Formats: sequence, C-alpha cells, structure tokens
Amino acid sequence: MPIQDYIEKAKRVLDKNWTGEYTVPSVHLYPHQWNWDSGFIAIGYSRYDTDRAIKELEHLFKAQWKNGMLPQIVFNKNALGKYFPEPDFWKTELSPDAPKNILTSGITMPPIHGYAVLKIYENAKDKDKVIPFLKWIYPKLIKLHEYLYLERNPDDNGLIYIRHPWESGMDNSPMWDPILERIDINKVKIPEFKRKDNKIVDPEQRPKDIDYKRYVYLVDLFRKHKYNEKKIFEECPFIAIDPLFNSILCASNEALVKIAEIIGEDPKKPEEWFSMTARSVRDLLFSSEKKIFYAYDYIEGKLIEVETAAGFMPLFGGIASTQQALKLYEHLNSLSFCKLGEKNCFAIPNYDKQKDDFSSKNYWRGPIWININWMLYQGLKRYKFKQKAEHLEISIMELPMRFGFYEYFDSFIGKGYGTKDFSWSAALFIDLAYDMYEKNEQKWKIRKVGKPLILNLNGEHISIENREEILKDFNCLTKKIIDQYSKNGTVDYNGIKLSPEYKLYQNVISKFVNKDILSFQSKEEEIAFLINLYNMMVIDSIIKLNIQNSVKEIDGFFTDIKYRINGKDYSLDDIREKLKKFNDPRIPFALVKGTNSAPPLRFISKKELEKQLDTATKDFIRSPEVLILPEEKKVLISELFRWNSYYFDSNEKIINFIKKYVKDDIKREFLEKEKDIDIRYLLYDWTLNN
Ligand code: 2M8
Repeated sequence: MPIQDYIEKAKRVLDKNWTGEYTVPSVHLYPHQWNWDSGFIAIGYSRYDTDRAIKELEHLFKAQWKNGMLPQIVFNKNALGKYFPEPDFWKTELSPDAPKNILTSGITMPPIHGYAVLKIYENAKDKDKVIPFLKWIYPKLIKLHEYLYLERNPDDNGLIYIRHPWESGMDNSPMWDPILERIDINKVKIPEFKRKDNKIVDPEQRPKDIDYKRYVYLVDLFRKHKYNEKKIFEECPFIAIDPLFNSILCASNEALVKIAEIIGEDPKKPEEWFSMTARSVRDLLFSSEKKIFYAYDYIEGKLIEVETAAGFMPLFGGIASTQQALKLYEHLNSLSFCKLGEKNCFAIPNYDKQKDDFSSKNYWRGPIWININWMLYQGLKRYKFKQKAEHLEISIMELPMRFGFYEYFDSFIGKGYGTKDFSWSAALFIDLAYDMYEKNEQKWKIRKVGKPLILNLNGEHISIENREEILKDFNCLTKKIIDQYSKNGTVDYNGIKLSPEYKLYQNVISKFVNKDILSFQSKEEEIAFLINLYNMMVIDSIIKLNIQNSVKEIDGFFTDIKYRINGKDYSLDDIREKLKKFNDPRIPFALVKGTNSAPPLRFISKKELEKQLDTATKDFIRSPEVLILPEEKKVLISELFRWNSYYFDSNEKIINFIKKYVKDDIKREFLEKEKDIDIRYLLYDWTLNN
C-alpha cells in the first residue's frame, strides 16, 4: 500500500519529537509541550499507539492549574533558553493557582482535549484498557471546562473569552488586528525582551516585532495582576470571543457527554454547557449577510468583521444551524477561500485570499494549516458537504506527501513554511491516512451465494405492455428511487426497501424475464440503460441479501447474482462486459458498486449521457481516489483503474486520461511533461455507502 511509506515518514516525525513523556511541536522552534498541539498529536497516536496518546495527555493535565486552567505551554526544564517567553518571563509562581514544581505559561488554548480523549477511546483496539484513563482524566476535563464557564464567561451566556492572541492558537491572525491596535506601543511601557523565533524561521514567515511587543505587553499585564482573572478582566485591552475557541469547546462538551456515558457519570453538565455555548454562538456571532461567524470584541461590544477560517469552525463544533451551514458553505466554497475546481488552490487558507493584506506565506495571515483544514474537513463531513470535505481530505494528504511535514503551507503553490517536521501536520496526516489504509481490512464475515440467484423471478413475468412502456416505467422508478433515497453519495437502503417505488420496481423487473428489452435504438439509450440497470441491480441485491457492511460480504456478488432478461441470465459482471463494446473509459466511473469509494449515485439519462459521464469521471478523479504528487514523481490511484485494464492497459493511457480532468497547473504540467511517472495503486474502500 503506497500510503504506508508516508505513514512511516509521519511516524518518524513524531518519534523525533517524542521526549519519552510528551511530544514537542518541533525540536528547535517549539522545544516544550504545547496545549492544543498535544490534543491533535494524541489524535494521531490514537491510531497506532494508545499508550503514547494517553501519556501525551497525562503529561499535559498534570500541569493543570488549581483553578482548572490548562496552560498553553508546559516547559521542559532541560530545554530552557531556546524559546521566548519562558518561565523567567511568565513568573507564574506569582499565582496561587499555578502548580508547584511544574513550569508553565499563564494562559490557555482552545480546549480540544475532550474531543481527543474520546478519539483515543474510539480508536483503541482494546477499549477496556482505556477506561482507567477515561476515569482519571474525566474530572480534570470537567474542571477545565468549569474554569472556562466560571471565570471566562462574563455574560453567563456560554461565550468564553480569550485574553491573548496566543490563546486563540492563531497568533497573528488579521482577526486580532483591530483589537491589538488599541495597544499603542509608543504610549505603553513594554518590558525588555529578545525574540528567538525569527532567528530560527525566516522573519517573513513570522509575526512582526510590533505584534510581539503587544503580546509581551499583555503577558506583563497578567503577571502584574498575579494571574488573577478578575483583575486582568478589568484592565486587559484584549478580551475577545473567538468562534474557533468556542466551537472547539462545544466539540469537546459533546465528547464529554459521550465519555460520561461510557464511564457511568452524569452527562448533564457538559450537555448544558454545549447547548448554552452553541445557542449563543449561533445567535450572537453569525452574520447572515456576510455568511460567516465573526469574533466579538468584548470591550467595544461589537463583532470584528474580519473573515478568517475561524469563522467556519461552528461546522466542526456542530453548532451551526442548517441554514447557517448552507451560507457558510457558500462562502467557504468561493474565491475567497478556495472554490471547488478553482485553479491552483489547495485547501482553505486561513484568511480571505481576496483581501489586500492577505499573505500566502506569513504564519496565520493566509497560509494553509493542517489542523484547521482537518477540523473543517470533519465539519463539512458532519454537515454532509461530501465533495468539499473530500477536497480538503486530498489536500491534507497531498500537501505533506509532496512538500514534507511542514508547519504551514503556501496557499497557492503548496510549498512548506515555518518549521519542518512539525508534529500536528504528521499526526493529523496519520489520522486520515489510517482511514484510507484501514478501510480495506476485511472486517466482514463472508457468505456464499451458492448457486446462481435470479433476483427478478417473483411476479407475473408475462406482460401485455410493450418494451417501450416497460423501459419507461423502469427509468421513471429508477430516477425516483435514486433522487429520493440517495444523497451526497450515501444511499438509504432501508428507506428504499420500504418504499412503494421499490415494490413497483419489483414488478417492472419481473417483466424483463420474457421480454427482449435489450435491443436499443441508440447507443446513448443502451449505455444509459445498462448503467442504470447495473446500479439498480446492486441496490436490489444489497436489499434482498440483507447486506450490512459491504458487498464483499457475499462471495459471488458480481458473478452469481443475476437478472433474467428475455430468458438469459445476466450478472453484474456480464453487464459490465456488455458495456465494453462502447469503448468509453468513463463508464467504469458511473458504475456504483454500493461502496464508499464510488462517485455519487446518479440516474443516467440518455439525453444527458455525455455530461453525466464526464461529471462522474471528474468527481472520481478529483476525489481522494487519485493523489497526484509532482514533487515525488508519483501518482497514487484507485485500484479501479487496474480492474478496468481493458480501458487502461498502460501507464500512458492512465496519465492521458486523468490529466484531462486535472485543474491545477503544476499537476497538469507534471502529467504532461514527466516521462517517468511512478503509478501506485490505492486500495478500494468496499465499505457499504449506507
Ligand atoms: C504557535 O504559537 C506559539 C505561541 O503559542 C508561538 O508562536 O511561539 C501557534 O501556531 C500555535 O497555534 C501553536 O500551538 C504553537 C506551537 O505549535 O505555535
């Protein structure tokens, strides 16, 4: 499996950054433990090393403050001197809440940990082994959320504020400019300090000095108030309600409800927190006109109208209403944030790329971040925006495969910036790659069809209607069934089974038995009919054989299950064979085998055949079934091409075919010019598309 090599590379990045107790984001630039980084890193580990995932979060939570705050950084005593600001600057010992003998910073970060803990449990091979950890960490997670709801919830409406850009995780996001400008660095006293970050990474890719001065000013204010939340709140010029922070909090509240149920705790608190925050985010942070959620400037009492990727995060939190989600989607899928099919644009940049001050390389001011895209991917999947979700999935996989496990990536050319060997880029890549890698594991018990099974023998068989009428009924019912019971690539087999249309369909196919319906007037009519017949036969077989997980459950699914037509029996493979005479390589992409890998099911009409075959092919080639890696001189494609070697009997044919459907200039040029392309096959996902 070609993905495996890259999984190994990603694991090597995490091994390099693993200290024995936790994982640093990167050895040189960030040599300590970071709060939300560890959450994402644990999600990656949860796929292959439950123990490490647990250790990662145990180490972080041992540094939790007495008031419940989970610090942004836990410092490694042996690595001091390489980063700024470190404990000598933070002076958290001034706070009675700071832990003794553990060095931390004095702010927090987006609380992804509840979400990560649930993933550790869900992905564990031996779930029972995780229970003691769940019991240990659950009260600590509750304490963290309690801290946020008690100390950072000034209007008691569940909207939690942050008081430093570092607390958002998106440090120099343009979203914070309007608030930070309030700190006039010529008028306030800024303590002496020396940056270290811009000696390690090109300053062009890092925040400006003026930003750092303001960051430092805020830290100085916190230590002056000995980290007393009430006093800070009164004086701090930066009090912001961030849609990203609050959405992540909701995702974790939702996870806490599930964890509570697993370990027999009362889920009432996280349930109430979820509803309260979700409602307030929906009601108070959304701009229907601008189709995005905004951050809120608590001091001025108004929304900060700056469009960044944070504004789409209520999709991840499961907070956005259906109507809001549709609007968000429109905005997300636009030239501002990378439209499907748009040339030379990878995933979602962190800032509206049509703004004058957009930068494709400066840190949180425009580049692509893997964690943000990973969360948006989860959100889009949750709200069933399948195509867009898949587009992000491709980018999250391709960017590190092509350019390395960098901290962030250029929004137009994909090049990696910041530090290389960055932990969360590796961890979240692993998370998605495992989905791909594991999906082909045989999870199902195999049953045999035994002898050929003819599915259309119930009913009259003899009909007085003519061929045209029968075909008309078949087309009409097929269209109805597909339109009503399949959406975004998933099929509601149960719904179909109980529907009146399915009953009528049985009647129609029983009329095939003695009728010569396979002589057609036009090529288009024949192709459309055979594709629809194939797709309907798959559905009918899944229902009649009560298939729950995959058509692979049935040995002989494609050869021994048949429809009788005019006295002759046809299996799915026979229909596929019949279609070969048209020699159209797009046809395999319209045959939906009841699987997750296939393009969305559609009714094919003879009039629109050309367009529909093109769309089906385009959808497939632009899905994660085809990964194009120019820098690696590799193309990773679905096994489907191999099974259809009738059309694709040479590498050249495959390349010539896919390049017609590729939009990105760099990729197309690579496919056109490179003579020596290494083609590898990705496993097909046979899981049922129900
Ligand atoms: C970056 O932030 C730190 C401060 O927390 C820094 O710039 O020094 C951000 O990208 C943040 O989101 C991330 O958690 C941290 C470590 O990777 O680096």
